[in-house]
Amino acid sequence: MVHSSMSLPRLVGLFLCSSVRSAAAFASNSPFITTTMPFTTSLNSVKFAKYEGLGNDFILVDDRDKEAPSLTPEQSAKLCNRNFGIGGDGVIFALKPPSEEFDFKMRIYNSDGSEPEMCGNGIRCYAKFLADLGEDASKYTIDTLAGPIIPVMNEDGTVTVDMGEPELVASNVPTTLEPNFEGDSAVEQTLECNGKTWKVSAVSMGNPHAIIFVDDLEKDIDFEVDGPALESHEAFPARINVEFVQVMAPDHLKMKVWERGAGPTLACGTGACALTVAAIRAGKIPPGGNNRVTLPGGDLFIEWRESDNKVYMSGPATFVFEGTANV
Ligand code: ZDP
Repeated sequence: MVHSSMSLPRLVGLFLCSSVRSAAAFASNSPFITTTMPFTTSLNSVKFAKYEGLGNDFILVDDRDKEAPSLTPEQSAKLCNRNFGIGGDGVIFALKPPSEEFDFKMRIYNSDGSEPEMCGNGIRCYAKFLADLGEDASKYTIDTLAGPIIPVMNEDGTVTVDMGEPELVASNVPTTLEPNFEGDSAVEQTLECNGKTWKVSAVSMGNPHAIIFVDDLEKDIDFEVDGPALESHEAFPARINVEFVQVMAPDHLKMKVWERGAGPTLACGTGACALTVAAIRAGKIPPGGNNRVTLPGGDLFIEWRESDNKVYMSGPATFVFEGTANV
């Protein structure tokens, strides 16, 4: 509250020190050093930072003092619009940890406003955002709708993430495809869609993935038609992310992704993890390697580790710009 007795110089002083205080909170090498306004949402505007992981791009909002996102799914979808908004494949919220075992919580809305359980490229961007905000740590334990996820900051600026164990039981992915493989899972199971017969493997990394191996990514699929048809096929009650995959070498896979709730994106981290698991189970590549997955936006390295059955994903995350947007 401002008292009338406060002189103008005192008022200016107050403003300056509050802005210096919030700026000082950021990491010394933070890209936000010039920013004085905190990354929060006010009545009709939101302060945000934009990050990308292999061209999979996200709007990051700092809600570390909140338990739930400060924006609605509708507001988030509008912000993701590349003409009427900021543009992005999703909005990610840094939230208060639900309990002491976690450092923070993450929630994400896809560009259509739907809420997925997890995101691979997004959590690397999230970890970079925390570091840039001054939450200086070599790793973070993040609570997500898919459970605890642990990004580790590497010396070279990339991030390696413990993505947890893959879910292989078909009904848990979820899919109504008949299990045809050990562990009640669906591996290259037949599916009719769009007048074509597909061989589909179903894997969940917290979010659902349908993986389809093809001989030639350019010739064997009509991406813009087959992608959305498979995404919304009745065999996938929660809809599904669709990865079309070509095996390039025993440790190298190439993919195109049609994302649930986002359409064609340049990269999908959970998808890269899911397709690596599917490739090993379908006998396309040997188990145990640190596999290169080439996405339209670049390469990720994925390891399904036999010792703990967990999937580890390594890749970049880059700050692009920051700003304030109307909501
Ligand atoms: O599961 C889904 O609805 C995905 N569209 C979520 C986003 C996934 C993401 N692209 C990733 O990298 O895993 C962020």
